[in-house]
Amino acid sequence: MICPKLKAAKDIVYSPRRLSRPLLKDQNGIFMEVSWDKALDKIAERFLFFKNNYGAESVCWLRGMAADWGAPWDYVNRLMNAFGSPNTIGNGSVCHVGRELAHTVTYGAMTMPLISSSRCIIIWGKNDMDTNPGAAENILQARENGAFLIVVDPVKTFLAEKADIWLQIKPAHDGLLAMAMIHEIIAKNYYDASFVDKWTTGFELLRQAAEPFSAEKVAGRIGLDPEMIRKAAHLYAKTAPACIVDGNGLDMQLDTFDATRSVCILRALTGNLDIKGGDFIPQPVRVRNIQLKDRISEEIQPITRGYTLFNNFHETWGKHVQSCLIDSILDEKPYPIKMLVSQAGNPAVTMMDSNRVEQALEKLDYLVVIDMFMTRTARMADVVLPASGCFEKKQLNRAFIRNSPVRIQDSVIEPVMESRPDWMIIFELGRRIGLEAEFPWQTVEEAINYQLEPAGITFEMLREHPEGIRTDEIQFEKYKRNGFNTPSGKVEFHSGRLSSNGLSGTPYLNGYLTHPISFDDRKDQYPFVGISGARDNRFTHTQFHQVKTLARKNAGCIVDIHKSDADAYGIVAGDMIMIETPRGRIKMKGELNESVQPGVIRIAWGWGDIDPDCSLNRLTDDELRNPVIGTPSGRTFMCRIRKVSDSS
Ligand SMILES: Nc1nc2c(c(=O)[nH]1)N[C@H]1C(S)=C(S)[C@@H](COP(=O)(O)OP(=O)(O)OC[C@H]3O[C@@H](n4cnc5c(=O)[nH]c(N)nc54)[C@H](O)[C@@H]3O)O[C@H]1N2
Ligand SMILES: Nc1nc2c(c(=O)[nH]1)N[C@H]1C(S)=C(S)[C@@H](COP(=O)(O)OP(=O)(O)OC[C@H]3O[C@@H](n4cnc5c(=O)[nH]c(N)nc54)[C@H](O)[C@@H]3O)O[C@H]1N2
Ligand SMILES: [Mo]
Repeated sequence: MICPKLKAAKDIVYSPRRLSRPLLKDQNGIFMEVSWDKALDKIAERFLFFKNNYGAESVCWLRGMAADWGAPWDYVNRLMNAFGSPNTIGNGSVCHVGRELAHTVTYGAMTMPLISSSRCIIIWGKNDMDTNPGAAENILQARENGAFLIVVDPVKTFLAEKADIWLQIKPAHDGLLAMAMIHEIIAKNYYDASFVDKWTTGFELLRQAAEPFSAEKVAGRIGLDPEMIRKAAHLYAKTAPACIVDGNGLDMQLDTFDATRSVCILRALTGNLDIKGGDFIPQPVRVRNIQLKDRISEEIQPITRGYTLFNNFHETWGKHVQSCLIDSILDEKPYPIKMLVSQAGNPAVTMMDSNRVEQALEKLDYLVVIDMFMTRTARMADVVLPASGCFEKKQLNRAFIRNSPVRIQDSVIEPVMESRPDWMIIFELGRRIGLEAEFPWQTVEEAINYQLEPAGITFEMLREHPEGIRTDEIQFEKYKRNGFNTPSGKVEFHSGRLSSNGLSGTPYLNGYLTHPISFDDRKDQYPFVGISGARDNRFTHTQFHQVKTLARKNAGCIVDIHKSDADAYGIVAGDMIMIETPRGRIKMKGELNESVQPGVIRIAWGWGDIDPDCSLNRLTDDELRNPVIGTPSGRTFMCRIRKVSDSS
């Protein structure tokens, strides 16, 4: 399965819209091309200015997904920590890292589903066919080899269609389903009693927590037949080995943390942890931590200070509650951020409640954007630096922080025009703000060799082994020797780390959320559940929509509506539909579709950069957030629809 983006790689890399030179805004707000020296000197001067006048913490670095698994994350943290600001913020509150915390609290690390050798696979909120075709191929292959497939998704995805059991759950209610499965597995004694006995804590509390959530009691609330829930619980618990693939469908939900934790508990309850065909506890490669976290004194709190557990659960994951940045700028709490560097992201479009985000970006004293294209965020900047894309640079693939093997992403061409790789921009900026000692490296190879030294791996070795290098043989049931990497050394159905932070130690022990969906309290005016999706295999978020060969005249910028709802509203395919929430409104073409449930609409994601009228985050809320990981509900919200014009 070749990704269309790869087929269009040449059009992306050599796009006439690529940024070619650094741009600096003049007094009239017009971008002027300048040399790299001039742009970097200006930025360095601003770093020092804000540090001297407001403290280093008034400067923040926000990182988007485009460099996500690349080592520039470590370099930026190093730069900011050595500079004295704890405010390096990623987007993990809405993507992946929040789930990683839920796994880690439960059994010490985020597991990896071993699909190929599994007999029963649950896909929980993941749509690999469009988002990770290689993984979809694995699942199809396992299916051909006889593995059962259960899909939990409110939408009939490609894999849902192929599943033995498709649980078309009401969006944002995954926690209830997982608890109902836990209830059933405990009640029917389907669980792995010897594993639970020896290797878990808090089983009695879990039993109590699950008590109110029998399949009968939960089914109506989540739009499923109780018998289907029982069947799924039986099939999963009684087929060994089994694994669960959890995805971004669980992220961006007010309930992400407890919902993911209850899914994690299912893995442990059924004895599927760290076995072949189950959910593997990774064996990360031990490399040097180059982030220099100890340079930040305890007295300087990060703007994400309300999320201590999330800030500190991993030695190099760092901080991720990006919404705190907006609070800090607009409400000046806990203190104001004055200067922002936005690298490899397009927050004006991709962060929730974009009206508020835009206000915040406007209010900043100084905004630097590092990107390949002139995005909506870049247009608001004081200075824009042209970044080289992934084919034009060498970087260490940071996936090794989760699992071996360690790999490099090698360059295949030189940087296009005057663009520069992110690492070079960071190193040069570091040296200009007085961090010559911390950034002595002239090439990225030197930096990579320094970081990999403890593992005995060098850049040259990695170049000879593009498939990557492992330092340890894969081993199963490692906990039998070392225990789990939790305070008790066991799987924690009840977590003291959570309860001592004032959170529920066992999921839903104190009941279920009153409002799992934003604007849920205004259902009478906003009767539809809006979900954000689908991701289209031609695009990544707001990227590539301007590439003609991919965009095909905005095809795909649509809202999926169930036929029965469309009939009730007099809507036919192709009509222009207004979608509205208390935060804002957008317009998109309607498409009648039976892959969504009645009462649910699915709104195409990622079109906001080329067309603000289609910018989904104009609808989303950023006020209600998950207490543990700070995610707002960007995935699901109540909304209303209205036909604005005919398809003709
Ligand atoms: N083509 C393409 N590929 C991408 C990206 C892209 O933008 N475009 N983005 C990349 C990034 S950063 C990420 S994080 C991944 C994300 O990739 P995935 O993890 O696959 O996530 P999504 O495609 O956002 O959503 C997965 C599924 O969750 C379902 N879902 C929606 N709401 C709920 C719910 O309440 N409960 C459950 N159980 N399911 C729900 C959706 O219907 C969808 O089928 O994709 C990566 N790959
Ligand atoms: N409502 C709603 N909101 C969402 C989502 C959703 O499904 N619904 N998805 C969420 C998720 S999972 C994520 S991960 C975020 C993504 O949020 P962002 O990270 O803001 O998403 P992108 O639009 O992919 O922006 C990446 C930018 O990096 C640039 N870029 C590409 N390669 C490079 C590079 O090598 N170096 C540099 N410096 N720049 C580069 C691209 O041109 C692009 O402008 O959005 C989140 N927001
Ligand atoms: Mo993501």
